[in-house]
Amino acid sequence: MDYFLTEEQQMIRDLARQIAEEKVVPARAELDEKNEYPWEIIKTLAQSDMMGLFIPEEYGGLGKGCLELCIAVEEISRACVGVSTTYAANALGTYPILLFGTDEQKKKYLPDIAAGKRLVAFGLTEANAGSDAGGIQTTAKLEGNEYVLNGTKQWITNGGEAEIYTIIAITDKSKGPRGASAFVVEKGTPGFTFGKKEDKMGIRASSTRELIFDNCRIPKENILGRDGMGFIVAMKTLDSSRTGVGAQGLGVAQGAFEEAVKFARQRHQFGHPIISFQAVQHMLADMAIEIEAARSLIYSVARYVDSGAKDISKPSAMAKTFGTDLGMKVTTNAVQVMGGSGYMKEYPVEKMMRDAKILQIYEGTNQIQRNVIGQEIIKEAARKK
Ligand code: COS
Repeated sequence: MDYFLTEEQQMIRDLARQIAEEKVVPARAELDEKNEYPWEIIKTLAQSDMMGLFIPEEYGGLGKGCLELCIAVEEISRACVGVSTTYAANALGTYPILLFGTDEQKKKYLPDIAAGKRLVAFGLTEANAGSDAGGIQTTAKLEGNEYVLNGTKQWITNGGEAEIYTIIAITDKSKGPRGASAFVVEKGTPGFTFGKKEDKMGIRASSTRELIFDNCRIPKENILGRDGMGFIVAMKTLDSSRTGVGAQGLGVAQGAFEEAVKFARQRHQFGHPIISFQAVQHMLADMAIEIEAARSLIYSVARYVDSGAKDISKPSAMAKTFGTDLGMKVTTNAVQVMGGSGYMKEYPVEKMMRDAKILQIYEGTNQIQRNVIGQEIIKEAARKK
């Protein structure tokens, strides 16, 4: 299939593929086993200008959009979703600054982020506020020229490794979600520490930590957008990033499919390579059909996002749901095609299957995505009436 990528987009794909094959594939099993953060790979991505892909040129980035980011994320995910999670979460954490930061805030933070000198993390989730993002309890109280933060964020990707944190906290409890605000908090600020590092089923190359705020004082100027806009900042950020999560599902599906094809050609049973059996061919055919369907949807949604369209909640939720459900399905079926070998750590598909699971969960479970899509369907139907 030809997706009519520009020459520049093809170059980005080729570069991301080269880094994935030369740096990520040889390292992924060890990073997974040791639960180790992929600093060497991040350095390579930074040297190749890939960390600033989506950041405007005036702030030191390459000035590309959602499609280019999806292409890069897809290629890295084809090799390792743990690594692509660290990469994509950096974009997730940066969106609040990109979408709501003042020019001054952008000048202060974006050049270092674009250069890969400082990583970013997004802090919304808490122990009692996962799907119910409006239920956060971390507070930010204005005292003179400072906000004082108290509370704990949970399961934060890039936690501990990132230098810059975009945090959603409650500034006015009485207003519910409308009483939340967004802030930049820098690592090293007194009162800001990290809790335990999680031991996860998959994406073990990424770090997932608690962020603990104990009377953490930050300058008043660190607010992103206006006081009370925090829930909107969070939702717009997630709207912008979810297509990329779909691309992670697409990438891991592509990687697992290629492994299954390679194995099915080599493995012989009943005197024939197993790829000669229709039962196996049909499984591979279904994978191929759905991978192209996902790529078509994800690239179309990314192009729609890049067009500047405002109503991206529904399409980005669709891209996330379709791409990540596919990632789980294809990795599971790749293990099935490879049978006992697929289940062993000697082959990469068992890790791909473990990694794929989180994609249906993070940045809004796929059940929440269906709620978002359902709500939009209701609104559209009401408008037509
Ligand atoms: N863009 C802009 N505004 C939005 C929005 C969006 N995508 N989604 C909701 N809002 C606004 C609503 O319009 C509403 O504003 P008003 O109070 O002015 O009417 C406000 O935000 C609250 O919206 P709603 O009542 O729909 O919120 P709910 O508490 O019902 O929750 C969901 C909405 C479930 C969609 C939200 O909580 C969610 O996305 N949860 C998943 C969170 C998530 O992705 N977590 C992963 C953490 S980051 S890795």
